Amino acid sequence: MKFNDLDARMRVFETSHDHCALPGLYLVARLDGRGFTRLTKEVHPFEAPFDERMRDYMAETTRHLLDCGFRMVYGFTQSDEISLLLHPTEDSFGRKLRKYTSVLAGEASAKFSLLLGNIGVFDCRISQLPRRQDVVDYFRWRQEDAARNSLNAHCYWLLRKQGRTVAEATAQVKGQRTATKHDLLFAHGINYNELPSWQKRGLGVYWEEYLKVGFNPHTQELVKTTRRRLALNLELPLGEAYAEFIQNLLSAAD
Ligand SMILES: Nc1nc2c(ncn2[C@@H]2O[C@H](COP(=O)(O)OP(=O)(O)OP(=O)(O)O)[C@@H](O)[C@H]2O)c(=O)[nH]1
Ligand SMILES: [Mg+2]
Repeated sequence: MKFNDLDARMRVFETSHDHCALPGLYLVARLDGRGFTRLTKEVHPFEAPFDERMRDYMAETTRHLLDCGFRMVYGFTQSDEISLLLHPTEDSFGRKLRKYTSVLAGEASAKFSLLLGNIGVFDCRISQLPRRQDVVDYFRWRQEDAARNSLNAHCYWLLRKQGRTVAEATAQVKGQRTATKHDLLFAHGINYNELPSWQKRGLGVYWEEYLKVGFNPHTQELVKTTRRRLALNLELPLGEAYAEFIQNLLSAAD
């Protein structure tokens, strides 16, 4: 068989299920660390439940993803996951989803591994959201998930550090009311409300504009130019204020 015929025959198997996102849909990619329970407990014993090194590696990986060749509006990270809002007009690779998921998972895995000095792998999935409100709800959902996980993790690790087994600590935390969990922590000197915001609400990365003042040697004048840089927010707003914060990012991207 001639190469051109073989190429055409085989290419079909590779591409016939390619899916392209419709224009106008908002795309949010979520990356999640693969087997990070083992990675953070056995391979690299990090502080539990929260380690600042892990926070910084995730923040740096998120920054990298916002600046790796796609138009991105917002990145949010908590625990071992990262959510990315692509710019609504992003149209690279003809909006082929397999390209976005594979390239983003590759970029995240490579960056995180370099920071960690060991292999750390991420998977990636994409939500295709039809309305702005869905984007706002998506990010509120992940922030709410961060809050729940963080409360559970603090309770779980308190019990583990007191000598409970994995099964005992898991069983004790499961099904408890939120107020009971707060009380459990409080009784052992941890005021949940005073824990660092990034542990409870996650952290955000987005582009911000700033004014740069330079000197033009030809005209001998000061010149002001607008540049953009990535901002890291460790004190994200909560609830309705967070919804407004996401709305503002969407409006700025219009
Ligand atoms: N010790 C420690 N663990 C962390 C930290 N941040 C995230 N993790 C752990 O990362 C894991 C993330 O949970 P999952 O994504 O559900 O678990 P996973 O093992 O990655 O499983 P898959 O995602 O299904 O591959 C949990 O076990 C968290 O405790 C941290 O700062 N310190
Ligand atoms: Mg994971």
